[in-house]
Amino acid sequence: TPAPFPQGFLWGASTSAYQVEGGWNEEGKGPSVIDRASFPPELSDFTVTSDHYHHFAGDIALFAEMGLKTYRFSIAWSRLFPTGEGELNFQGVAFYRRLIDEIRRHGIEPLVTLYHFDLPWALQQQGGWSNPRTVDAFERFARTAFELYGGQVKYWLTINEQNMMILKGDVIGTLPPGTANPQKTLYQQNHHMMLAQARAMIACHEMLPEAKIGPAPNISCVYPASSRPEDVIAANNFSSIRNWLYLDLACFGRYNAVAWSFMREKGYLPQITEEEMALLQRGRPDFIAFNYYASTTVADGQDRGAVGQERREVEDQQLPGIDKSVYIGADNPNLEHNEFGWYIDPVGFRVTCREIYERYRLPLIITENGLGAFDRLAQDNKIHDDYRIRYLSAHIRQLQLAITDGVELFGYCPWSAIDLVSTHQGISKRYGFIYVNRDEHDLKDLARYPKKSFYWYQRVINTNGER
Ligand code: BGP
Repeated sequence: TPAPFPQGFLWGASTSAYQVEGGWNEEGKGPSVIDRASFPPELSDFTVTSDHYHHFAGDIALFAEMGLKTYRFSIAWSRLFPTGEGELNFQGVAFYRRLIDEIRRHGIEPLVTLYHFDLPWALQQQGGWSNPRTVDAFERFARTAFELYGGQVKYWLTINEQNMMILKGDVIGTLPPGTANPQKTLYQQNHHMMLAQARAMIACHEMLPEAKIGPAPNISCVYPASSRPEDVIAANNFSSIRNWLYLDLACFGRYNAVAWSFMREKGYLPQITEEEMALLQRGRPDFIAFNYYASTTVADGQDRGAVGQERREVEDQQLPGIDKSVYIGADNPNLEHNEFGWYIDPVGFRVTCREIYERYRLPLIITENGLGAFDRLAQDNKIHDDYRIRYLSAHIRQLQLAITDGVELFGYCPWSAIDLVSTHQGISKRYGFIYVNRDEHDLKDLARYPKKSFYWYQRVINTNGER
């Protein structure tokens, strides 16, 4: 029989600043890399998004009605520091003060991501994460946030999906277009981000002894396409390069051996010093947060068809940074996928919880999990998102089994609390419990409509996990 969810379990939901706030240039906010990126013209940009910047009080009231125990959001670095360093913008400071006050007033625990893809543009112009100066700027930003909001915020996340920023550097990262030797550049950026993260964790422990801080990578469950040992090695390579490299650096302060030899063979090794490795040893997280959407299946890239039939190679957003010499994407006939080709795999979620916990022995919190879909406002002004309820329900069940397995899990925050603009697929790819009435280009009235999943999740929270 499954163990109950622990008392005080943090049922939550997530957003990120650039995807939900809008107000992209208001009250002194500086531009970020997102504001300077170009997107396909048929999709929404990030200027208004869900206009949470002006609707936050009503939105937080809805989150409270849903029963959220925690709300995960991010601070837009360039709202506090318009150029990423230099002068502090007091209007930006005041915005997050109002937001956090509102969250607290409703008895919700804030869970704050310091950096969610939106590097200040001014830093990017000086080389972004390729420039070690960005590491100093990040530490200062983190220290400022701890000082300003540390009295009210206990849980902090350093960097959202650093692994995806490296693996998809040209899409969501800070790799300038046309960079020579992009992979080597990205692994150097990765190293700098790791140093920035370590410095933020050290600062947090120093300044806020009661607070807790951790990384928030995207972790996928990885399967070999067959029981052929070559495919198992390919899956192993992929896990090390996609998942463990990042958590091993954060938790153990060392480079994962398989990922390291991959980088060495390819000529991607970053420049590192002994002092930096000592710093990585010192900066340790209190917990691990991770985002999980789907599992991935990979095969050996070298001998396709060795089993007698030509393998269908799969293009999958969860399979970034494909290096065909070490792995290729493969179909998993045992799983269904969503409208965007992501394999839906609740059992893989349990596997992932076990793997992370066994490897690092730190408490876990899920900071993203959810189903992107083309929701429609029906005639009755309701959103019948039963498909989302099915997805979330199946994942919560596996989470409960992971807890029963002995995994220390203290919270679950689906993506997303409210509809927002997808990383690169517009507003029409929706994840929220609350519908925002707008289209890609027509902002309509931006009215909020709780979806069917809102009322379903309300009950899950109320009953501490009944579905
Ligand atoms: C994660 C990001 C989120 C969010 C989510 C859904 O990678 O942390 O910011 O966007 O994925 O992805 P998408 O919007 O591409 O569907």
